[in-house]
Amino acid sequence: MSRWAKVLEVALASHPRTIDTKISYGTAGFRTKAELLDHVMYRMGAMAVLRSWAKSGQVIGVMITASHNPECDNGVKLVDPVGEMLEFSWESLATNLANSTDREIPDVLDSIISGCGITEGAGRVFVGRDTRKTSPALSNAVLAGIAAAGGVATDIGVVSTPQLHYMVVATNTGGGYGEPTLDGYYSKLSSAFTSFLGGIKEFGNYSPKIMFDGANGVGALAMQEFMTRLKGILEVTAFNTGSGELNSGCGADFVKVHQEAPAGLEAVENTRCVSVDGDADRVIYFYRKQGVFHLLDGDRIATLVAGYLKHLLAESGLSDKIRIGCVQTAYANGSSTDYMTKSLGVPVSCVPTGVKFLHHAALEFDIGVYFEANGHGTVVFSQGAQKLIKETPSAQSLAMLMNVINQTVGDAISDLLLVECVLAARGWSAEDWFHQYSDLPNKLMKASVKDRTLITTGDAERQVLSPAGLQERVNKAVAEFKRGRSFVRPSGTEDVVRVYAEAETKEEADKLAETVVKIVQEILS
Ligand code: NG1
Ligand code: ZN
Repeated sequence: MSRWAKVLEVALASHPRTIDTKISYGTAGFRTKAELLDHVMYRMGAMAVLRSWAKSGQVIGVMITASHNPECDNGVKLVDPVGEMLEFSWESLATNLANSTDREIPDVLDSIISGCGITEGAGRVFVGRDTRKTSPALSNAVLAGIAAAGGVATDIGVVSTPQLHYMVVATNTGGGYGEPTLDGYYSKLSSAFTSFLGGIKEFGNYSPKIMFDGANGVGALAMQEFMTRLKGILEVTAFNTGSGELNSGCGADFVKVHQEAPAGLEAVENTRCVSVDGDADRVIYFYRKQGVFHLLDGDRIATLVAGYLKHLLAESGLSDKIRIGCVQTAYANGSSTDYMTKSLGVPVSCVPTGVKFLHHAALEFDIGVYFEANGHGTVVFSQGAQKLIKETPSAQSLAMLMNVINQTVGDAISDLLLVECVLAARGWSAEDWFHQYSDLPNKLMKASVKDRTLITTGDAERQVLSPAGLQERVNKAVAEFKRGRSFVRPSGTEDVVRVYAEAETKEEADKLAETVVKIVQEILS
């Protein structure tokens, strides 16, 4: 009898594949309409067990969420033992397993085992889920897959994506990264924040008061806990805490895309406001003054944080020993890249979209700051830098700030606390922060085409490689605009081609984006 008899039996009886639409493990795992995902979840449970075997029994994470997508969508992503996204070479294995027939499952699992040279051992998997109505059933499917494959599942319940990453890393480091409980997570971040703020004598223009938009998701629940722990230190007024629809008219993606305040915060003036997304791994700041909306996105967070870390390195005499750098994608505003490199003197590298690419590139620096423009990012410190910072008496502020940061993955609330620390230390209001540089006007659009996969790109997605002729036409359009820049890439999470454009004025940026959308549609129709 095949070692996978149980996996097949449960698949056929309880989690059969009833649809034959192809699904791919994309930028952020599998993501589609929730009703298409039951069999995918079951199979990913089984695959997580194999991944754990391949990693000598270390814990693997499985997160059920579709992040900023609408409530009707759902998704699943796997977390590797050191908190990173699933290793690239396993993405195609996941795609293969998700798309096979039920009866093919044993063969596909066997081929993973032989192809990767895996020896069976302990298979430990942590499963977390967001607040979507479809998440509990999908989580049960994952748990069933883990059990059928002979693994040991721990159901962490409703958590943010970064909380699950924290749990995986804290467990795999035997508590070295922090106590492996949710209480450990809250304690680590809130006590580091409290100590850092406690050390600041003068707040200047900074006021420890924010309005928080929880996107009606798990970020609101996490913030509730922080509000209790940070009482009297940071005053938080929370909106969109769960009674409304997830990500609908609120949340970080809504604010970034629409460039307007979310539900409940439309009329708030002169106050720092913060939005997180549906699984609380993205964060966006904004404020309104005299009716005018001002956005402080991931690029702004990266420049704020990198500039301050560089200042702390200089202050502690570590500038020569610790190299700081920043990683962005092509979506970063051109002004932020200029400001980072020319004004702050921090080198920038550009990588393709998706935090896994940013995270890897950030590890090349001793301190790597990485953020996508949409607010997804964090700061990573090399082991050597961490040791040196902890051992240097003049670097105590830096050591404290390091503990506010969830280095395992972008974490909206940890990033929020980090931003608050930097603003407080600088004595800046949101307006002071905003006026550090001016963004180039820009426009992000979607082009619907028959088959977006016909587009391939190179040079960190800044150049189209195929179909032939497309890049030449984009270049020609760009040349018509002063300070023009535009690029085209197929989305990894939606069935669209994304078009980004920048130019000297808003009208020109809009016009350039619209022109490029037309070019894409003409060539791909
Ligand atoms: P796609 O759909 O591949 O553009 C989007 C975001 C990414 C990333 C992923 C995962 C933009 C332009 N793209 O990817 O940055 O966050 O979703 O959530 O914001
Ligand atoms: Zn997210």
